[in-house]
Amino acid sequence: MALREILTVPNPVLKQASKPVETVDDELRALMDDMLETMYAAPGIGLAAIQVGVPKRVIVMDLARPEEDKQPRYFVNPEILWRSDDTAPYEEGCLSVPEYYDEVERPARVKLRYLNYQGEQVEEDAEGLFAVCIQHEMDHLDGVLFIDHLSRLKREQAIKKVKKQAKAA
Ligand code: K1U
Ligand code: ZN
Repeated sequence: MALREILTVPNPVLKQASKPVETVDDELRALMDDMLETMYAAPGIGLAAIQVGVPKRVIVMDLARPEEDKQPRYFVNPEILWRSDDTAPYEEGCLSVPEYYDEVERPARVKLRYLNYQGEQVEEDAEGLFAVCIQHEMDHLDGVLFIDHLSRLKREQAIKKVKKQAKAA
């Protein structure tokens, strides 16, 4: 397993739409293993492949609390089959927009279909942080960042802040 570099705004690669995966094979599992290690090291609770520069529709996630055992999860070619009409706000963050947090309103519950680490098809309902995180990560697969849900002023402030941090590093 290897740590990969996480791309940050305004890298144009993050605006790219990712392509569906054709086969869940050992090469894809190696990518997912690297992504999970990179996400834990960051640290974060989710990561989309495009954030490490790979335009494939792949997401890893672990929503376990620090005192709990790890609960790694893998989503290949995820689709949202249903969204609730009711929405919920959440103060989101993003490893590609480091140290910037803001509130985003999204459907409170979604029904998902995806392929797991073994390539098996799974259908699952998501709510709470799971629903927030999967929608945030699925936005990445379409080249959308959580700051794209904010006003233009806030988005520009966030990008300016990240650029300033990168210059200082
Ligand atoms: O960059 C990403 O997409 C990952 C992002 C996921 C996310 C967080 C919050 C709401 C929606 C999606 C993060 O993991 S940001 C870091 C973070 O939330 C966190 C870091 C350490 C401990 C707990 C949370
Ligand atoms: Zn993100």
